Amino acid sequence: MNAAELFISCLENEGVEYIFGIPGEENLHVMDALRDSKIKFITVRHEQGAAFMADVYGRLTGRAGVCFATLGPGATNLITGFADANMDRAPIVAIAGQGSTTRMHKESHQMLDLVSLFRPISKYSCEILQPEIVAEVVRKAFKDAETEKPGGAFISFPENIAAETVSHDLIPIKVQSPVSPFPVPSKIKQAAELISSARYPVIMAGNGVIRGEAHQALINFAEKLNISVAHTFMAKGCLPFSHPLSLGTVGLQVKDYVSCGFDRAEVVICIGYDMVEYHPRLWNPQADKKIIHIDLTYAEVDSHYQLEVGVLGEIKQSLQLIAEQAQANTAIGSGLLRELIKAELDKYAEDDSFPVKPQRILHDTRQVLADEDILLSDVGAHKMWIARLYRCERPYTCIISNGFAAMGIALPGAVAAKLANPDKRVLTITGDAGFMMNSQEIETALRHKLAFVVMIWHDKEYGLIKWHQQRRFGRSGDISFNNPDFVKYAESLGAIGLRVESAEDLIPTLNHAFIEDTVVIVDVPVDYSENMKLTEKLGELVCPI
Ligand SMILES: Cc1ncc(C[n+]2csc(CCOP(=O)(O)OP(=O)(O)O)c2C)c(N)n1
Repeated sequence: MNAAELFISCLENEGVEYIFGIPGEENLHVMDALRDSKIKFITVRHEQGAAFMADVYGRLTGRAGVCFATLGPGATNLITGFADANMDRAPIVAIAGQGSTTRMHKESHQMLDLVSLFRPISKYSCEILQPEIVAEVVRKAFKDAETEKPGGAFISFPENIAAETVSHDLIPIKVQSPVSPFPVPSKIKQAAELISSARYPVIMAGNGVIRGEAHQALINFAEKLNISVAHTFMAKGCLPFSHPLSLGTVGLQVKDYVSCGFDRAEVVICIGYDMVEYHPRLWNPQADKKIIHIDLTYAEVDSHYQLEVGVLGEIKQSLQLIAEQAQANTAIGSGLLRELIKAELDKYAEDDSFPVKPQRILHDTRQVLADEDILLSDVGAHKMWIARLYRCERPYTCIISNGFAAMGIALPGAVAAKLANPDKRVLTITGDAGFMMNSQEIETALRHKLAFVVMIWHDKEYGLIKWHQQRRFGRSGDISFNNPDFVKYAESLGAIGLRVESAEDLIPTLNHAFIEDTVVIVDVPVDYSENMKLTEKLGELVCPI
């Protein structure tokens, strides 16, 4: 057995199903060892696509997605998708080939210090310099990547080490799931007392709730104590939108109906909340709110996030224990805020103007997708609309990158979503710019016979940047570009391309797209004049009492 074969048996031991990547000269031994493995290699068209696939696989399964590249340029191409997973707390393991250890001490073809390159964007970054450490490095990489808060682990595997013969008694290390700490009773009591005495508490749920499988515990907690729940973009689905206590999504970075709930609240119960998504300065500008932090990990230090109580431990357990001790709150009225949000959602349902308004697109999309189907958003103005207006009923059904927020995630993400959930329908919504960043992965999807729909919001501009330019400076520039004919582009790759020509076209076109058993691109001209109208409307917003 050589070290590469041992390495692959360690990946099998971790339950790896797929490796997304592009091989190179320096990882020939690893690729050869894969020939005898049940792990499936998904050959992609750009390493960034591989990293985004691993990122989304990690988000949806809780197990590290694995991406793979050669040394130098292959490894640097992984960086954006890998950093995205790391900051969005998705478990990911990246593996790169490396030149031989006999040429590491000098300038050498394609050689970069990859361990240093990945260190600032990972939880663990390591080079396998001895065949004897293969099993330890792999176990540590997966353990670090998958343990709260999850993130990235990077392994550099020099080609000469991979080829070395190893002794047969070297075997993978047993995988043990981590045991979450039990919350401290005095903290539970303190949190319960604060909630019981609060005049107007509100819950801010973050994506830690979904990762911790604590969504049902959150619903029980909110219902028992009668407290309204707002959640961040990445926590969509932690409480069904249709739930009477749901306030919807916060995080637009400006005042919104939901933020009215925060204006009023004097106690904010942050559950699995992650400030990389939505800075506390935005909902606690005076730093005067009493904060209860409920999470598996310590709170980040921030002058606008000073804790009254920190409850550390398994989220499900903490919620259950606090709910047992706290008194139900009777003073809250979230009904009015909910009605405002719902009224806005419904107002555009019949709007038949063209190009199609974002509100109408999302209304119609929700009619077509079932509750369990998966929507992946790319990054741009469309993401803001999806976060605000897409009614999400279940966890893991609306995937948004909102920590690192890298454009280009959603199309490769659909490849991973479909591999992880072959029985669910998968829709990607992307801007035209984000689409073009990784559209080559349509070929990867077709080669692997995956079927999903990609909806492009077509405006020939970097829409979100134009929106910010207009908002900040009242004018915009250098944000326009031309696009290919997306229908022909899809066809040239062997996919199906459809174009929406009127607002009424949208539902039938989407229904048609989902019947096809292949990749379907749906080109939707979007009316982004709504962006500034929303800004103006929210700018004038006076919170209802
Ligand atoms: C990789 C990357 N580059 C740049 C940005 C900054 N950025 C955020 S949104 C955006 C515009 C996106 O345009 P498009 O994909 O067309 O979507 P739209 O905003 O029009 O909906 C840009 C440039 C980013 N987040 N990620």
